[in-house]
Amino acid sequence: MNAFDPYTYRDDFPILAQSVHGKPLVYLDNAATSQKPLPVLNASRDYYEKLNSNIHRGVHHLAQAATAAHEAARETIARHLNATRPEEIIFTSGTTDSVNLVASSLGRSDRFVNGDEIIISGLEHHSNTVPWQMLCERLGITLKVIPVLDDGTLDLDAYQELLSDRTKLVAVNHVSNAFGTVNKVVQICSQAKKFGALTFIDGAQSLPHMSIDVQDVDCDFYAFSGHKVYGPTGIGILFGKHDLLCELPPWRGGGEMIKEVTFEKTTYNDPPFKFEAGTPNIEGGIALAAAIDYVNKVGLTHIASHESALIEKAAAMLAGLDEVAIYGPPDRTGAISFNFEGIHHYDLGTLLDQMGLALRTGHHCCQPLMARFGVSGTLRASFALYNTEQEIDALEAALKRALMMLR
Ligand code: 7TS
Repeated sequence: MNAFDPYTYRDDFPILAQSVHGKPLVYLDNAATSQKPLPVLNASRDYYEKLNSNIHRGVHHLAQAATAAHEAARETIARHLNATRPEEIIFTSGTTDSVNLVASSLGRSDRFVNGDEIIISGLEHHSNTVPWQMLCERLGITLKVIPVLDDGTLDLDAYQELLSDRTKLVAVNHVSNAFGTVNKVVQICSQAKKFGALTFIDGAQSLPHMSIDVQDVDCDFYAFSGHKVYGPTGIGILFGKHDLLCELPPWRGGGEMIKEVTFEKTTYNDPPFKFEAGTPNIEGGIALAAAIDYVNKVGLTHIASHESALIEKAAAMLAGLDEVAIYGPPDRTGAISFNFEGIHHYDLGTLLDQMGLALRTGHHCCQPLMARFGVSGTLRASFALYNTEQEIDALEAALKRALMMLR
């Protein structure tokens, strides 16, 4: 295959050593959440053992040490995304929270008037759909959707047609969690800009698999979740261009986001603090930075080529099975989705679980996409740096056995 050896890293992930239903665990549900390596687990533990204190509000030693670690984590993430400054990085609780932050803040701004439009795509997760739909309902503006072609890619000719002076925002994912489709975000953003529209990229499924340069993408916002990139749950990131973050109103009120409070009037802090009301997930931010350091140490280029070799092997294996439907384009990233004629994805997923394999079944929080392909759901295998060729062989053997039982 290639020089990268996943076995070098598997011992870093203690959870992988366990058995499930008496069989070795084969974890292929990484698009839902990835497992955590020791440096991340240690960073969480170290924080509570050595640093725990509230940040930005104490003169004492621990408060200052915790603040320094929290802000160093922000710098690590800013560097990783190639943001122009750490103030462009807002800590949120995850991608969903990041989308809601932007939708809510934009909703309070004066950027929308009657007749305006927001464009999303037919490949979106519900978390990059519903907040925009709620905003449209609240403001009386219109949601437009870029259609999905039969190969699971976006119809970019149709996108060009949808764009107009009424378009105020385009929000799409970088990589589809359901099909692994990689969207042409550079092109999508540059076309949107020609009409003066803002751009929001949901990077929940791209961050674990490729290096991201927000200046190259040239989007206004980029969001991701810590837990899908080997970090903890409950922490996520919103990158926003600094000028825009200065201009936009806050979405939640509370401590930290203020400059001065009187009962008559409150003035707001500068970004990023304006958008970070209350005590944040301090340990989560620090452990997320440890996860980013880990990924960079292993090397995203190695991770990407290893995972794409695994996906190609999985695709070839699946194509060799009878009456299979495989969704999405061949150059998919992170995940592969499939169904077998006459067999419910849930039944197959349940049998695979009995054999120790963890795959996701269902609509993957993409009901409109499932409707577009006329299915209630799919079976999805999704990959991380620690998955192996042997695990694809195990998937093949398990699928053959399960299909025999179900047919
Ligand atoms: N956007 C995409 C593209 C996603 O894949 C997900 C989660 C989200 C947003 C929401 O992320 P959260 O961390 O805020 O929940 N996707 C999945 C999945 O595919 N299976 O479980 C969660």
